[in-house]
Amino acid sequence: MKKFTMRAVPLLVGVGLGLAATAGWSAETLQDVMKRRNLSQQDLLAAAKTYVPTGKRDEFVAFSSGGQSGQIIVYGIPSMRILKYLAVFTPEPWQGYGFDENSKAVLDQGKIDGKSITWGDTHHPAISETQGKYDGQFLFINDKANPRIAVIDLRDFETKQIVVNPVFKSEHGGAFVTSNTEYVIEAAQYPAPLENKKFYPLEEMNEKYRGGITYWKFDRKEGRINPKESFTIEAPPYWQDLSDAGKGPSDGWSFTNSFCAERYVGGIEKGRPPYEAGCSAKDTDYMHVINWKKAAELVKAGKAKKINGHDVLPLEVSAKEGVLFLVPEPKSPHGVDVSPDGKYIAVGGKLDTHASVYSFEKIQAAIQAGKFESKDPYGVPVIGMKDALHTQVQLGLGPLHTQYDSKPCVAYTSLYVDSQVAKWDYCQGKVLDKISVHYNIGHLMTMEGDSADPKGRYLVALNKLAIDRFVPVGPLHPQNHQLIDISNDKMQLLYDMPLPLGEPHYVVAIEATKLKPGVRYKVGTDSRTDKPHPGAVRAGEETTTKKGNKIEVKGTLIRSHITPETIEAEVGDEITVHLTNLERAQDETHGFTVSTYNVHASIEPGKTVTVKFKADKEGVYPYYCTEFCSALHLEMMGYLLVKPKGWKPTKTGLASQGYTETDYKATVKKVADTQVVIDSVVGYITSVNFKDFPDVVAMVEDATDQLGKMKDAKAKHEAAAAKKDWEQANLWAEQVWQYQVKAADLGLRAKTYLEQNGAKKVAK
Ligand code: CUK
Ligand code: CUA
Repeated sequence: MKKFTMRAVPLLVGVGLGLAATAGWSAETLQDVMKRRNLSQQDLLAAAKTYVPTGKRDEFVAFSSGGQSGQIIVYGIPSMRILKYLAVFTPEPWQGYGFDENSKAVLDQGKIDGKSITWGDTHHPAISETQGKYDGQFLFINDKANPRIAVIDLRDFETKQIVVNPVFKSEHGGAFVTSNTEYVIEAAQYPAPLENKKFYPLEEMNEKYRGGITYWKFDRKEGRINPKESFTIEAPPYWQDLSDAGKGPSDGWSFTNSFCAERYVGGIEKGRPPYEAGCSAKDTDYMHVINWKKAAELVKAGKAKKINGHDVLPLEVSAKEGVLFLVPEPKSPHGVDVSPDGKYIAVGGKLDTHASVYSFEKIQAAIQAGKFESKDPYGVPVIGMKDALHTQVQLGLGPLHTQYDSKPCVAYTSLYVDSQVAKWDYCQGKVLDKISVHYNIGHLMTMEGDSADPKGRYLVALNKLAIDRFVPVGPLHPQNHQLIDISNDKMQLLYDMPLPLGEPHYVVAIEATKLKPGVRYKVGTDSRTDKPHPGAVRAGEETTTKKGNKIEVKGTLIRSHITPETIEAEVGDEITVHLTNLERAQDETHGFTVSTYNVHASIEPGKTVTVKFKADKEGVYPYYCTEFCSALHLEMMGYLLVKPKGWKPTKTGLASQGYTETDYKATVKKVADTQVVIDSVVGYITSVNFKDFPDVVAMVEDATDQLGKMKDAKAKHEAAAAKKDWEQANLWAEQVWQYQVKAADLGLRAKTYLEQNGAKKVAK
């Protein structure tokens, strides 16, 4: 076996050294380790609660906003091990995102006024829901800076779509989904004229500036937002903030906070008190209570006006038709979080010490009775705070966001100023427990804790400051996500995780078993459109064509060669390369790049990807596979030859290798020896129920594919040998061996898998 895996020899040496080095510690007891590392019983308990042994998996998968990185960070809970970064608004080279044509097409959807925007300020990820419960199918996230929403398909964890908000200049209260993901909610933040590129002076804030809440229609079958069926509710120029959708009894409604209901305009440079003073002067702001179902009907009935080609329901219509209501909220509210049963809405006021719990039933009763305390300056009915409140609970300084437990009536609220998490009972209105975090918490998150079916167990505190928690790495500190055990009455801090990217605002976590991602694509798929890629070809169908100055390559990738291995061009040619990964085996990804042309693609099994560039400089440019995919990965390369115009060859024929008959015979013997081992592996695989294991079936398919190619290479080496062309004979015999090596590698992987997964003998 050793002779098939070339990495086996150094590996065995490495293992030997490892054993020798650790032998001295092997007698150490748990007590010894605790003493040596200065660990307490409490530390050990925390470690036992978070440690996920090698080979085991996490219970929950978290999707964290990557903040200004414009990405999403995926990690496991409770281990807090980072699993992946998802490229969303920002180019990401490993995944080829922004470096191949297919993903560029997605990034290009996010252009605003024709300009590429290659970053995003992501705040709130949201998992698609069915009846208010996470269904694990799709993920959405917003870009606060450049008002946009992205759609990620959780079948392959790839960004499929970016939509640009047609009427906002900034946003914040997205992405939040309605109970059955009918709509993805995106609320504005800083008011501005809704018309695009229209100027009004700040003096006209009250008249011409507007906020709004956009409802993006999600087409689950297509897995895309349908902008044509999406609409916006025009809102007063209060600064809309967070949103949440109703569920259960409140399904059909949504809630959006606002602050700076003062509609203050700053101007510190002109001697005016700054925004921070003018925007928090009054004691209350407004929660927007919206009947989105009714709004959708009114839009359908033609009550919307078109702004920038998009349906906007005018403020007068919403006010008159019972779509929009306002409820006062204490001082600079931030989070608005609907309880799992859909009956309550918890709001934290940044400058208030209370969490305010509003009752949906009371709000409805007031609306039914037409009981309003006033109208705002835009004619929107205002429900009295007392008529809507269920209770207010004094939690501490700077309450922000609330999440729910699996236990009834139990909620957790972040206290920004106190740097604490408060556990409290929102039915009875009392505090149950508090724990300090490090430091200044923004959002917090419990497992599926914003859904109709929270799972309890763990809480993650998303702290704004890390200060002294980690080894210093310069003035820009890592972010700190702290894991807290909430399965008992007292909360227990378990773990600090440095997050080396962005300022993550919010994170959502789903039971790992609810996610069912694929491991390969149907051969020839464009993963960004989920459709067959027009440049896809199968083995043996590869082509290179030239029309005018346009060269189009339809190539393939399979261990360990790229077809074609030479691309010949003239200076100025435009080159398009489509590459299909023919592998079926799990995790056999190939990458592709061409020296100095700033292209890169990640081509997972079955995928087809296009890269495009202009060969604008004469020279020799190697291209190669960028993933270490096999023992002969480094040989997985080719040359792009860019010739000057009118170039004529002066030399023909490649240099000889000088192989002899002896070399050929030795290779043929090597091939025969290898076949014996392959036969034994095949014997084992076919003696068990391998067909019951789809992963093994894929590996066997790939191996059979490799072995199938042997026939042609064998015929070639025998024909060359008959002509005593030992050079060609030996090289083609070596190619037979290459196919064998790859087949054997797959066979051994399949055998190991079967042995580890309890394959059973079958009768022949
Ligand atoms: S926000 Cu950052 S701490 Cu954008 Cu949800 Cu509250
Ligand atoms: Cu394919 Cu390396």
